[in-house]
Formats: sequence, structure tokens, C-alpha cells
Amino acid sequence: MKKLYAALMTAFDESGNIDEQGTREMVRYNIDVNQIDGLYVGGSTGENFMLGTAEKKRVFEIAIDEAKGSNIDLIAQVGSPNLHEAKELAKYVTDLGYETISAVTPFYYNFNFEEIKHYYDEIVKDVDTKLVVYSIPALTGVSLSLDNFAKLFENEKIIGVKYTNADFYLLERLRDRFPDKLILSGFDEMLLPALALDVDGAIGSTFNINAQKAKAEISAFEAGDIDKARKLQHESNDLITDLLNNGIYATLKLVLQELGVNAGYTREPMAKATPEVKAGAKKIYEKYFK
Ligand code: NGF
Repeated sequence: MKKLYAALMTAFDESGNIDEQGTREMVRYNIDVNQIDGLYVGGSTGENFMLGTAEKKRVFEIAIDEAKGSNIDLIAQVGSPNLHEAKELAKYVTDLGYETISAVTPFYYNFNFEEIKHYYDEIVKDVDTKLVVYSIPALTGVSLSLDNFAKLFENEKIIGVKYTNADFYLLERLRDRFPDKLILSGFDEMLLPALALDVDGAIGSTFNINAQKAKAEISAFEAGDIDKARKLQHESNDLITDLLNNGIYATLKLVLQELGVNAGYTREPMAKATPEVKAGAKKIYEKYFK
């Protein structure tokens, strides 16, 4: 059974401080209502790259504490161009009890592949946890080739990839060459083609509000009902298009508010929701969730 992970959002108050209660509510909603298989904590959707180290640690603590007693998988994204921070966070989440870590490819300085490989080997060196590479070339500018993945996977602690990439040729080559590696697809709007290429599951922001439909799509796919899976993907893509056009993170939070979850605000420099964005989010809620 392929797994569905929500990329956990972080709730902030109006001043931009972490709203702990709101963040807990989003964990609970994913467990109780979405019945999600797992959470990806500290990713793009969590606005992680705008957080300080202590704040990242706090989010990791909140998620694992709120999820205790449930049997969901938790993946902690610890990557950062600051390798010292990434290693510190890897150790921190391992001590907290996370079984899997993930790390975004180091970005901004155009690191060469040897530097990238060194980064991953260092992150896993002193921890027992296994690591999933977070590949998201559109935001990092870092594209890994098939041979690059092969070299990273030589380290047995590196067990797979969160693949947020529209290059389906590379995805097919990866699946073929590494049948035993974990491949989790990252673009929610491309879930069905990713399933067709035999990914092991998906991680995404929109599953915070659209998990039921995504799970139904996975079930239809697994039952061989491709027409139904395609129809569900189409319906999800109508929603995703509206979310993207209205500003995805702010809108996800506003829709969650409508659903009774205190999702808080986005953090600057992300712009606060304008009255137009709020009106757009309300329309989305009424169109898809009422
Ligand atoms: O938010 C992005 C940026 N991508 C997410 C996901 O791949 C990464 C995706 O769900 C993520 O959620 C995380 O690291 O926390 C998109 O939001 C969605 O497919 C709409 O494009 O690309």
C-alpha cells in the first residue's frame, strides 16, 4: 500500500512567532480527520527555511509529542546549507525518536556534486537514523543525475528520495535502477503519473486539506481503476490550481481555519493574506469543502 504524507505546516501568530497550539492542531487534524500515514516535518510547507535553529527544534518536538500514541510515520527534514546546523538537527531529532530524516540538497552556493555527497555523508555519519534525500530543483537550483543518485545511495543509510521534480524520465530511470529505494513523490498535481511509475507514496502540502481524495485516488490506482484515479486527480488539480493562483501556503492556512483548525499566519517575508486572498480562500472553501 502506497503511503500518503502531509507536509506539516507551521502556525505562526500575527507577530510571526510559532503558535504552538495551532501547530499541534494541524498535527491532530492530520491524524484524526485526514487519517494520514505520515507527516513530513520541517519542509518547505513548514516554512522551515525561515526558522532559526531553536525554532526548528521546537517544531520537531511539537510534532512528535502531539503524534505520540498514533502510529503515523514521521520524517524530519533537517537539511540546511549550514551543515553544522543540519548535523545538529539530525542528532536532535534522532534523540527525540524520529526514525527517518530527510535533507534538502544544499542550495545557494552552487555546490559541486562532491560537496553535496560530503554533505549527505556527514549528516548521517553520527546518527542511526536513515535519510531520504529531498530533491526539489525548482526551488534549490540543484538537479541530481541518475549517477549522482547512485553515488549518494552507496551510503546504505541513504534510503531514498523525496522527489519534487516534474522530470518523469529521470523518475522512471530511478525506479528501474533502484527498485529497493524509497521514492516519495512531491508534486501533488502529478500524483497519478508518479503512481504509474511505481513511487512508494507521496508527500505534499495540499494533503493537509485534500487527503481523502488523494487516498481514494491511490486506492483506485491500486485497484486498477485508472479512469476513477484520473477523475480524482482531475478534481484535485482543480483545487490545486485554485490554491496556487491564490497563494498556496496562506490559502491552505485560511482553508484550514474554515475547517476549524487554528492554522495561524504565514511568516514574513511571506506576505500576509490580503483581503483579496482571504476572499479567494473563502471561495475555495465553499467550492470544495462545503
Ligand atoms: O511546496 C512545494 C514547493 N512543494 C510541495 C511539496 O513537494 C514539498 C508540493 O506539495 C513540501 O510540501 C515540503 O517540503 O514541505 C506543492 O505544494 C504542491 O504540489 C503544489 O504545487 O514546490
